[in-house]
Amino acid sequence: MSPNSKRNRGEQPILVVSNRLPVTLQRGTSGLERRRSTGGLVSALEPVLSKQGGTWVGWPGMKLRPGESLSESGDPYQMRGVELTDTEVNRYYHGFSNRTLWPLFHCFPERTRFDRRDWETYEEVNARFAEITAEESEETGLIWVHDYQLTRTPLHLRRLAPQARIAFFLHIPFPPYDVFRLLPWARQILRGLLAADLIGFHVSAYASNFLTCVEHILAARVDSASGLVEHGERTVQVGAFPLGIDFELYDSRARHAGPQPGMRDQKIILGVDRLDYTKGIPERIRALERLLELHPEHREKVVLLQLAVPSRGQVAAYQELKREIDELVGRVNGRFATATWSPIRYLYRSVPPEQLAALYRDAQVALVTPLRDGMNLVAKEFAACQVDDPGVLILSRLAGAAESMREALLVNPYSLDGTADALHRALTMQEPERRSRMVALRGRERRYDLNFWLRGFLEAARETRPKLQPATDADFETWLGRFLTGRRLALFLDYDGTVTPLRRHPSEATLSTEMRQALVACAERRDTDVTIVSGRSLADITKIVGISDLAHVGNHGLEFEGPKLEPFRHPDLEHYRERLRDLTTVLETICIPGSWVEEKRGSLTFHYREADETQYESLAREARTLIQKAGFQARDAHCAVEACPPVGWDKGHAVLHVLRATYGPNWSEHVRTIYVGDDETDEDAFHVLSGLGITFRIANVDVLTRASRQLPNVDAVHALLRWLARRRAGGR
Ligand code: ADQ
Repeated sequence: MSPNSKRNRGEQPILVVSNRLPVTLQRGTSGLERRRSTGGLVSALEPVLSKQGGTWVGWPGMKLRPGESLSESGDPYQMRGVELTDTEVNRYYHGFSNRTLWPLFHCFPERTRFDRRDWETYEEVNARFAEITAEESEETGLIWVHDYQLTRTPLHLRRLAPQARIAFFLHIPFPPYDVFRLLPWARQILRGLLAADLIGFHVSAYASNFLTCVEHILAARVDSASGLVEHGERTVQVGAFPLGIDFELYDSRARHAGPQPGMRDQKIILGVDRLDYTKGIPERIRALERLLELHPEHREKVVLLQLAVPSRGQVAAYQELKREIDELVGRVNGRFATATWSPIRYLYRSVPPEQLAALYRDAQVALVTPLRDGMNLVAKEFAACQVDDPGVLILSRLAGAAESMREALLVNPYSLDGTADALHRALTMQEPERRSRMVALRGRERRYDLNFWLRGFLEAARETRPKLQPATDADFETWLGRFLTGRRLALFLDYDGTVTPLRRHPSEATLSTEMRQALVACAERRDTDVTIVSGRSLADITKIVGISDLAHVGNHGLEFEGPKLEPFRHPDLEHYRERLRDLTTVLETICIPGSWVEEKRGSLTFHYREADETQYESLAREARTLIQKAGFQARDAHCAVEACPPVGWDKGHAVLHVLRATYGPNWSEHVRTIYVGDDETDEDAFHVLSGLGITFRIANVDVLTRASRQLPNVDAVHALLRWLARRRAGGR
């Protein structure tokens, strides 16, 4: 059977990317053996791909030998492996994924390890996942990236396939701002995710945490009500998509599974988990102990059947947990067991789906008490399997599932007495109440099942993207209103790319009438001083702006003049002017059609904007080499390389000099500063002004900036200037 042949009509194949493939490989005596991987993500997605077809990209868990294949004939979808070295498995998977992101995202900062080398490997592996995915992707298809191991993959994919539709789903919680900001790579993780078009979480609380982090850490514009984020000129949709299960499958398994041998005379309290410290297994055992202390009538009448699938055995915290559980089980059993009864049966293994369904069906109580859980599918699977005499679900309030499964007995898993009370209530609950609760739980899970989740997510992923409305006066008021109240304003603006769009040739970059009016209106205010800060020569920038009353800084800060300023020329400027002539001659030797040298009497720019795009990289490389060889500093700009004299003087120094010269050394006490720029050279000014003023980076794509906020384009700068021109009067 060819891959995808089982696909339902009208359903498009999906490209799923996740850390693990749905099968785990092992090399046995009869060759390569495939076992279904256990865990929530596989439980959720395997049925989807089986039905719809497509490709699954992931790590097979081992290295394949030549001639060995991941797929078998008859597979309903294709699999593409991403191979990892032992070091990568250690640092990317056991390290950054499971020792850093997993504990931090589950709000266990004390268990979190921050290691730069783990981060670097995580970044490399995420980039590799993106490369392999890009090879598999079709132009129009959707790429669906999953979970915390791959938060940087959307960004690498976006670079390789700028037009691709990328969606991301996080299966674990997204932590509150106060926890997330502990991560030294918090900005990188957010930027990685924001390269997707749609980011989905299990519940609205996680989506809201994410939006708060984006707003505070990236200073991006966020519309929380509609879940939109402005990221460069793209708008990213963020939302809650609560995962459901294949209800009918579990229901039918439970109806068809045979009876369970043994334990007829005892009520079963069932726990089913991966062995993980987030699942609250020790707390659960202690709660059972408390029940037996408080309510001796349950002794010899109940059994806690705890199933735990081995998980992440290489991580020390998991080894310790295993020891702790072994000891606890021994202690509690030792304390209460009789000749014919032990209160806890503990199975450290995975059980086949049919047996699991029968256990769910026959249990009187499911005790699902994670300390924190993205969703928790066990609670849902239990409800789906309750086809006979209804049992009771006890569910932790700290699981995402608790947001909707409100008919469960909700508990705080840290409260042993609370959980023991809930257990007693569940064990003594009469049939009418049990049935009422279970009917409601089952009805909801049947309606909001896996298919519902899938349809909702895929529809959202394929929809035409809503766009966040351009920034309004209300936005500027929020960001700047209080900052400016009663103060004088020193406003610094870069020119090209900030107050005028970048043009093919610098001579074409003239000010629009509206922008000119807005600038003039700002400059005419008695409480505002405007300075244009440019990489162009002072003569050029003064002429092209042509508005009196403005100050101008040219040559990235090496020269400036203005109404309230002593004209300034950097003392080394003359010396470097001489040497620039030679550099110009050298650079002209590498010019091809569409590239040229602009000499700016102090610095120069090698432009290649109009050259053939395939030549961009080599032109930039050669120019950088020649510039450095001539003893100048080379800096990348938009389709250009700048050569600046290595005099330790940049836009940041110039801005500080202008502020001190105009308002005195204590300028920060009576003047507010705003700086707006789009260029790498503006980052020097953002750096100097950090904490001293508010800075804006104009970026139509995602950039790593030191600015306090980002604005998407020149239109947004125009809106800002208009607001600044009209704002309430400040100090003199
Ligand atoms: P997990 O942390 O793996 O998933 P969970 O949602 O409970 O947690 O899923 C576990 C899955 O493994 C269930 O389908 C369960 O049936 C199965 N399983 C557990 N123990 C088993 C055993 N002994 N034998 C057989 N099967 C067993 C992550 C997040 C969750 C989120 C899911 C899906 O941590 O919060 O619900 O992804 O998004």
